[in-house]
Amino acid sequence: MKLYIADDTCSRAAQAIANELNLNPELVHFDVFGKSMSNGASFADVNELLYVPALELDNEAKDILTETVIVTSYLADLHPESNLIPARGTMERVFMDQLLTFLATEIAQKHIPLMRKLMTPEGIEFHTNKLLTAYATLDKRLADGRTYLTGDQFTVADAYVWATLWGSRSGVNLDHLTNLTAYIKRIEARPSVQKALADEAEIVARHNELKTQAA
Ligand SMILES: N[C@@H](CCC(=O)N[C@@H](CS)C(=O)NCC(=O)O)C(=O)O
Repeated sequence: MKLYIADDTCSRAAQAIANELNLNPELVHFDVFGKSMSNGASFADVNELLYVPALELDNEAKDILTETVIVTSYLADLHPESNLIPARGTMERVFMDQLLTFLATEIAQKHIPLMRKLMTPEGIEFHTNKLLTAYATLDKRLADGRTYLTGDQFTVADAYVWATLWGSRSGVNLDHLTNLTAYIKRIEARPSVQKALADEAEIVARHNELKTQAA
């Protein structure tokens, strides 16, 4: 499998889940601003919208999966014994899919226009308030002392929250949400997320070297 990633983006969720499962996909880095790829190919041929993560499968058709929710859920579903996602057809799965959709639409996609400084003052206020309310609901879930969002089991939802912690870039301060900040520290201690950061740093450095050589 080939996993297309970019630095400090939602593709970290896919990396963390792949690492939880010891899958070792080949990583390809996409430079979101410069538009080049670490393997020299064109990312537009992988995903016309130029969004990571994208996962190229090893099947005959070399199918490409996009959308963070789908990529992470697909990987987790490959290994039900990992308990990274509840089984399809259960109410637990419905609640998980609800949470993942919430994270995609109310957190990840609310950060992006703020980070890219694309908004009017009214838009900034609207998105900031939506984000603060969305994160407060996560903080409330964690108030009963559970380790992760749905209980004591790390899941794809936790990987997604960790991968979209962009408050410092979008100007949304979450320090007052103490359950959330303690939870983030627990996620950061996981070897799978530490490996994701190390692998990302390595491929970004390699890609930067290639860009320097080509200049
Ligand atoms: N709908 C996609 C959106 C993914 C997305 O927004 N990816 C960002 C990084 S988190 C990206 O690749 N941006 C590159 C760009 O805008 O050119 C998903 O949920 O996975």
